[in-house]
Amino acid sequence: MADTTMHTQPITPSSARQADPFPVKGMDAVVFAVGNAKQAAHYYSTAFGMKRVAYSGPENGSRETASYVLESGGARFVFTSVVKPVTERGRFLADHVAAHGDGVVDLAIEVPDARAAYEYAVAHGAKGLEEPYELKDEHGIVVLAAIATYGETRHTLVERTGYDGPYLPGYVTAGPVVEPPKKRFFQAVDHCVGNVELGRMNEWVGFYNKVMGFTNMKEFVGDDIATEYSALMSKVVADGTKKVKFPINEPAIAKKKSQIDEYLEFYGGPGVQHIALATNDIVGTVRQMRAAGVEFLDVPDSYYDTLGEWVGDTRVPIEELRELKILADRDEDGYLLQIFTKPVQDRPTVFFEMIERHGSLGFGKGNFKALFEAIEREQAKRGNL
Ligand code: TYF
Ligand code: FE
Repeated sequence: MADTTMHTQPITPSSARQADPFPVKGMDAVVFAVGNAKQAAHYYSTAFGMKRVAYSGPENGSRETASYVLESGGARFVFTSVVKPVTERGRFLADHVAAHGDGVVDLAIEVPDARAAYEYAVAHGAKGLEEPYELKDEHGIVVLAAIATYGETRHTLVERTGYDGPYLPGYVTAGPVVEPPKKRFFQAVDHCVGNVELGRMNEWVGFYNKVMGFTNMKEFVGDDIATEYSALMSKVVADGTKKVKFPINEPAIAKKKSQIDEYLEFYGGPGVQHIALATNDIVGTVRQMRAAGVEFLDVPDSYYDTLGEWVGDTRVPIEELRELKILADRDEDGYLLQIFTKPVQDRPTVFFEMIERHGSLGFGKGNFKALFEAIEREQAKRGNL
């Protein structure tokens, strides 16, 4: 019998409930525009343990571009390259690769209602790139819309409720490129970091505050750290559920040329700097990625000589962290283990982070010094310091 008169729990009136102004379900995909998507799909299959699930290209009606969709748990990457530019979209992608090299064109966000999300974003100052539109096939309907963010990067807003195809209408199911590893290397996108021009970090933080209702997380790199050793400033915005986290970096004027300036110079403007991937076995993952030829940043041995004193016990013995050059950090909520690849293309631009969280919601603040010094050693090798 339905009880409509008595409640054992106090009920908050809906008017008093804080409705999320811009609800998100999580990251939908990280979309890369690359010179050779076929080879990128191979690299991310063999070196990142990802599984190809879908394809769109000349063989199935896409004359202009070839796109490979790879997954690892809940993380989805799409690699697109231009076969022959015909439309504005093809020319945009070809120009993007010419200007920026391989890079991220789209941080696509899954939302429950793409029309509402687009309307809210545009009403709060976002530049609309694609008005909401529907794509349909035998698997159902997907609603998409797109807004601009820093540089030439966009956020496609994806509503795929009930859609059961391999990715989007226009894509066909495709098998793995190679037999995927027994245990996946990572299971989700943890955060996506953008580099913006000097003095513009706060503007972009404000953009996410206004346009998506994202709030600032406590972790940031302020003037103090910037002038000491980092040569960058950083703030993090996240949606209400903390599923989507976007740190924003800007260069800072310091003793040495900022790694952010190096990125901006070689990328040709603002863009995505790194994608952090959440793993629950960083040791196994790093061993396999190293075996497959992925290069990680070098951390000096001295880092591990004092690590135990301040980080306390972690799941992984310090000696194993030392062997694999994995960093560790602890805050009031717990600890995390993390490691950074070197740039994954010839330009010193996009790289990846693998992160294993044990309670900590941070970004490795305790490692910033060791990390930034390691990045600067790489910068020096490239002659960009
Ligand atoms: O995402 C973060 O904030 C950390 C630290 O150039 C970091 O991964 C920040 C800036 C940077 C490299 C790593
Ligand atoms: Fe990070």
